[in-house]
Amino acid sequence: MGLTVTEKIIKEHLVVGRLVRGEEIGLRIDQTLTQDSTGTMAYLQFEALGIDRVRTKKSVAYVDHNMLQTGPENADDHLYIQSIAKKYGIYFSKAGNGICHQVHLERFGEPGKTLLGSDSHTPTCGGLGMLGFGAGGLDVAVAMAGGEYYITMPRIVKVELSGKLRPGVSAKDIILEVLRRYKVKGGLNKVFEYTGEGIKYLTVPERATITNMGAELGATTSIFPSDEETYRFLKAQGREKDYIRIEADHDAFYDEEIKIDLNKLEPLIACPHSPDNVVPVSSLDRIKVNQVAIGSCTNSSYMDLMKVASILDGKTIAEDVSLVISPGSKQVLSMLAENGALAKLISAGARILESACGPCIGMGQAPNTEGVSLRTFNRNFKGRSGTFSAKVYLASPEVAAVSALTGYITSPEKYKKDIDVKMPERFLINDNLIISPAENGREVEIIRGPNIKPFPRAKAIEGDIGGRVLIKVGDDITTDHIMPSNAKLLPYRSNIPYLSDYCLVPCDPEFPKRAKEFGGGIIIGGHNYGQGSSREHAALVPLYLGVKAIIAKSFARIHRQNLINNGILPLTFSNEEDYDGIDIYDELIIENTLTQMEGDRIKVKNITKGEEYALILNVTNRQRDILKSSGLLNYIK
Ligand code: MIC
Ligand code: SF4
Repeated sequence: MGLTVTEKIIKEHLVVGRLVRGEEIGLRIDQTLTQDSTGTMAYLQFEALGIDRVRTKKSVAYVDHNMLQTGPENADDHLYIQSIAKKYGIYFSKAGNGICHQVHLERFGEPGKTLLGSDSHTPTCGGLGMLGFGAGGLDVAVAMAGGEYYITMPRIVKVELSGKLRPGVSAKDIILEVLRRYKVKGGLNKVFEYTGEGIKYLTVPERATITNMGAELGATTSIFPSDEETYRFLKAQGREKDYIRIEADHDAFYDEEIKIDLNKLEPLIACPHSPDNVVPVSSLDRIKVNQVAIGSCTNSSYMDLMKVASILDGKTIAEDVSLVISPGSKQVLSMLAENGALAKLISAGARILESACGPCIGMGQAPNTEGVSLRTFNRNFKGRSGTFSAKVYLASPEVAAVSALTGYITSPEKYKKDIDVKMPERFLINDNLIISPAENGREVEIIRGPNIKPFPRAKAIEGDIGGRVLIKVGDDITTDHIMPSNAKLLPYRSNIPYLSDYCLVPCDPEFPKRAKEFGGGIIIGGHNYGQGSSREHAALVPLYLGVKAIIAKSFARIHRQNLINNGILPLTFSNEEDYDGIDIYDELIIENTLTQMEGDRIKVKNITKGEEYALILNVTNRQRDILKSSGLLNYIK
C-alpha cells in the first residue's frame, strides 16, 4: 500500500510509535516558531529546562501580536524574547517584519520538514508541503530542547479538488466550504490532505490560506503536496534549494474522502459567531457593514492585497465604512509600496496598519457597539474583536474589498472587472529585520522587564482530588472564553496572577472571584472544550486559580494537551447525560485519585447530589506519567 504525503513526512520523522491510526506517536521536529504573545511564556519554560542552545535545525522567534504598546509591558517582553533568541541560537524576526505564519511561509518553511509553533495556525506552512503543528508553549520549548512532539497518529482525509475557481471565488471559499461540511469539531485527530487536478491552479499563498484556516476544523494539521507550484514559489523567494518533491503514492490509503468541484463553488461567508457558520454570500440580505478589515495570517499575502488594490483602484470606499488593511509582512508591504498598489489602497480610503495580527486578536480597531465587521480573518468568536456586541463575518479579500465599496456585504460575482493577479517571478527579498543569533550565547545577557512573573507549577496529585463545581459551560467553549485576549489583556501574557481576574469572564463575570473564594475546584464543559488558539494561558491561569480537573463531553486537541502538560486532569463523561445532573456549587470528589488514575475509568462522587459518575481518563501511559509527575516540566526533569 502506498503512502500519503502526511505519512511520508511522519515516517521520516518518527521517533516513537508506529504508523497506526489512533496510536500515540512521537515526532522529531526540524523547525520551531514562537510569536510574542505565547513566546515569553514558552521561553521562560525553555529556560527552566536548562539547555544552553536550541537543538532544532532552525528556530525563529517572531514579534507580531503584542504590537500596540500602550504601556511598557509589550516592549519589555519583546526585549526579553530578543535577548533569549540571541543567547540560545534562535532567529529573531523584529516587530515590523510581519505575521509569523506569513513570514515563515515566505522565508523559512521547507517541504518535507516538520514545524512546531506556539500558535494554532502553524499548519499554514502546509501550503508548501511542510507538516506544521500548533502547540502550547511548553511543547515548543521541549522541541527546541531536542525533544520529540507527540500526537495521535491521525486519520487522513483526502480533499480532492477538481476544476478551477471562477472569477470572484477564491481559496478562502475552499476552506469555508470544508468548514461548512466538517464544522469546528469535525477535524479532531485528522489531517486534511489536499489533492486532485484543481490544486495545480492554486499558488502556494492560496494553498496557505486553506491550510491556515484548517486550524478552525480542530484538525491536527492540513497539507498540500510539494509540486511545480511549490518550486515556483520557493524560486520566487530565492529559496529553490529548499525544494523537494513530495506527492502521495497513487495507491495511498485515505481514511475519508471528500470532493469539491471548484467550478461550482461560490463566494462563501462565515456568519457570527463561529467560523463554521458558513452560507453563500448571495444568500445574505443587504447587511450593512461598519468595518472591513483585510489582513491576518489567513489572507494578507501579496496576491491577496493586489486583488484588493485592483478592486479599489480609482474608487472610494462607502461613506459609513472604515476599511483597515494589515499587510502580512514587510515583504508584502514593500512590494505594494514599490509597485504603486499601496497608493491605490490609501487613495480609496484604506487605513493602513502595520504588518501584524492587529485587529484579528483585538489589538486595536475594535468595531463600534453592535457593529458589523467583515474580515478576511479566520476567527469570529464573540468578543474577540474587542467589542462584545459586534457581529463579525469572515470572507475572502474579494468579498471584503467589494463590500467596502458598496457598504453592504456583497458578492464579488456582481463585480464585473476581471481580477487577474499573477504570482510574481521574484518576490522582493530583504531579510534585514531577521536578526541572527550570537555565535557564542554565553556572553549574552537576558533582559527581564518587571512584568515578567514566575509561571505557576502544578502540585503533585495526592489523596483525594475534589472541590466545588466553579462553572458549568456549554459546547465549543473557546480559549478566547477561557483566557480572553485583547488590547487590554495581551500585555499581561507573562503575568498569570494579573490574568487570573479575567479567566472565563465572558461566560461568567463572577468566575475568578468564585474560584479564589473556594480555593479552586472543578470546571464542567460540553463538547470541544478549549477550541481555538494554542494559548497555554488557558491552562496556566486555571491552574493558578486552583482548578484541578475539567470534566467535559470532549476536548479540543491542543488545549487538552496543555491541560495535561500543566497537571490538570482532562476527564470526559462515559455517559453524557451525567452532564445534565451536575450543577454549579456541587461538591465533587475523586477518591484515591492516583490509584484510580492507573486505569482509564475514574469514579467521581457528587456529594451534594448523592450521585456517582463514571468518567474516562483517555490518556496514553506517557500522558498518565506526566499527570502523575504534576506536569511536563517535572516529568522531563
Ligand atoms: C489566535 O489567533 O487566537 C492567537 C492569538 O494567534 C493564538 C495564540 C495566542 O493566544 O497567543 C493562537 O492561535 O494560538
Ligand atoms: Fe495573528 Fe490572527 Fe493569525 Fe492568530 S489568527 S496568528 S492573531 S493573525
